[in-house]
Amino acid sequence: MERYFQPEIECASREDMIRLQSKRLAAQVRRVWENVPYYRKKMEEKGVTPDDIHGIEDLAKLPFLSKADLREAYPYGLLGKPLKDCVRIQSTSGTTGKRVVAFYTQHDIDLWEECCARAITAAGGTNEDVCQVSYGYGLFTGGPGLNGGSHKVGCLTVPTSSGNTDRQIMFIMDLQATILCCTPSYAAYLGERMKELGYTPEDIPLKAGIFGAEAWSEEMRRDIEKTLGIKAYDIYGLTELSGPGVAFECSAQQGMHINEDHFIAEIIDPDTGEVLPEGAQGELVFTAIDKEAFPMIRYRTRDICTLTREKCPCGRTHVRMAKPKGRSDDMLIIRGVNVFPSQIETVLINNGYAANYQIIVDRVNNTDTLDVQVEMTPEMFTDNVGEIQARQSALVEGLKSMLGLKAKVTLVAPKSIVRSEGKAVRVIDKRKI
Ligand code: DLL
Repeated sequence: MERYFQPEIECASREDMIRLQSKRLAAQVRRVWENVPYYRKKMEEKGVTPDDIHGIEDLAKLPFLSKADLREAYPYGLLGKPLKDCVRIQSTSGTTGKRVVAFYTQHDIDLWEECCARAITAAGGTNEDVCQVSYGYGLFTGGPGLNGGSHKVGCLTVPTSSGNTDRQIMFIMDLQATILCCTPSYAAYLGERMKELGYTPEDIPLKAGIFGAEAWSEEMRRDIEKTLGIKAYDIYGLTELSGPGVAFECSAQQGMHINEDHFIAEIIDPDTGEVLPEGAQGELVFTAIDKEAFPMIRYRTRDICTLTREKCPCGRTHVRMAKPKGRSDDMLIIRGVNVFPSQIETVLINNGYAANYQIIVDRVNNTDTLDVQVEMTPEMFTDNVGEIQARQSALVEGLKSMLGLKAKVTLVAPKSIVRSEGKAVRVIDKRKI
């Protein structure tokens, strides 16, 4: 049995990591200055040159990059290498505005797959595992990233891509898959369907799941773990930085280790841009220090979370990020109150519901309305109006104490909310502001 574990990097001392990051950062900034006129202009506007950047202590001198910059420089304006050296693009599944198109050299692909291989290893994967990759393949990074990682670990890779749920289940059972990679909402759906088909957690050969690409709550994790009889690991990443594997969970399941030899993380105040101290909640910003084709420097992710350097029982020393609460763009402002869909999810699951829900926001007579439509589970399904009303009131109370806001709750029949094979669509905002 072989494990793809790199203790010299993943368990490096803080001093060694700072030295490595500093060296890579200084070289990266110089390369970008020389090759990316768009970012060079930003640096000039801020009055900073590569000579000012000696190490990570100088990071905050550099200008931020945002999604707006990506849009402005689309498609080739942020390339750090000539096209002849680029071998791939991937693109986001975003539905609004211009798509993000990210570029990769072969070096970038190797680096990305290495990150995914670390994630699979941290979830217990070895070359003896059968790893089913049910993230979408194609422009989305989920499938290609974990596919590459699975190869590096030496797993038998089953590239089912997303969709065709009964075929997914057939492969899991027939090939005795031990690791499943997909979005948490799709994992929940697979679990639901397997239960319907009569499989118990003991029948299911899976032992671990690597789930990410969308916000999901601890409660949802426990639910999936129970139905599939597995340990569920979180994985984080974004197209702009390569894809999945920027950070991943280890067996401690207490936050995701950021691959610090490739990415420097900062938390900033999203309003002022000021760097916040360790432990503070804010917007996550990443600098890719050795990516070539798409060298993002101080890229604002809009994801809201916290970082910790507390010692991790797994022995890895890389900084950990908490589960992102969702993107700052996902945050709803309802009657002046900030609401993250993940908070609503927590209340639902704590009250015995599965994560099948939709949040409908509207504005009636100049007042925001919040309607949470929740599916009853088959066990709780009833036509007894009194019982349904009591259930609804309990959820209204639970949401009120979590959000400080009165929501309307509508319980709907099992299976009436559409299931997702990729990222779930949780929010429908009908307000025209
Ligand atoms: O979702 C990459 C990915 C694929 C990650 C497979 C994990 C697994 P994008 O489509 O560019 O890339 O979307 C990136 O998704 O900024 C977060 O808002 C969100 N996101 C990704 N992973 C998580 C996670 C892929 N584990 C955006 N928890 C990011 C919460 C996540 N949100």
